[in-house]
Amino acid sequence: MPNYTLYQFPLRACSSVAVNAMIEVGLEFEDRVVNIMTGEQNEPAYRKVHPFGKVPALVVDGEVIIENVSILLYIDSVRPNILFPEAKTPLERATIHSDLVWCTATMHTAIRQVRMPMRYTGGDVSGVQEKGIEETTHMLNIVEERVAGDRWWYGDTWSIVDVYINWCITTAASTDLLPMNDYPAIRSHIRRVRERPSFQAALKRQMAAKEKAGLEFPEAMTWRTEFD
Ligand SMILES: N[C@@H](CCC(=O)N[C@@H](CS)C(=O)NCC(=O)O)C(=O)O
Repeated sequence: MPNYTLYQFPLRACSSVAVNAMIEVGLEFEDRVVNIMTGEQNEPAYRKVHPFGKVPALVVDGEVIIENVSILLYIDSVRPNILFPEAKTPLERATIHSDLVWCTATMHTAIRQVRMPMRYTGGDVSGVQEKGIEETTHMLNIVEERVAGDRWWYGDTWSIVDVYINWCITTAASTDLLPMNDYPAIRSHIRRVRERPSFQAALKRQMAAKEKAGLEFPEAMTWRTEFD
């Protein structure tokens, strides 16, 4: 088995999806915390790993994979048919890829506008945040309908797409700017995603990584992770 090192910011960043995926399929890896609160992602040492200064990055025997989606697809090619339902046709495979790209390119971007509007403007953040809320609300409505009746994103089968969506939604909801009470199916989905043993193990592992790195989250990073 190759040697894996996963660069991540525990508990609060989208790298938690990659942590969950590695644990779900049973790949051993070393944790490396990058403190994105203090700007470590922009230091030359980390820019050598990830030229754009983001987490996650997965190093495989010295070779780097960046971008969450590429990391998840890599994990799926090493341990197939665990993170996603088996794709039996090129079209089914394309649908899974498109769902993943939707999470990273559309959902993550919109929730970033809600949570970190200052990253999009040097001026008044309210317009950016308003647009982010509008876009996120549209996505919440889509997800609410899709997971109603205790469905997973792919029906009867859990997938890492559920975890990715859960991360996006809990991140956006942590601002208290979204009326989460209006989304009972999503609240139930969040609970179901969190119950999975790999999610719990990923949580524990990230808590340990946070402690070992001596990270303290500021007040603004105290999240509501439960909605009932
Ligand atoms: N498209 C990238 C986005 C990664 C990303 O934005 N990561 C955030 C944490 S959720 C980060 O590293 N932020 C640090 C920064 O932007 O300075 C991916 O999916 O891997």
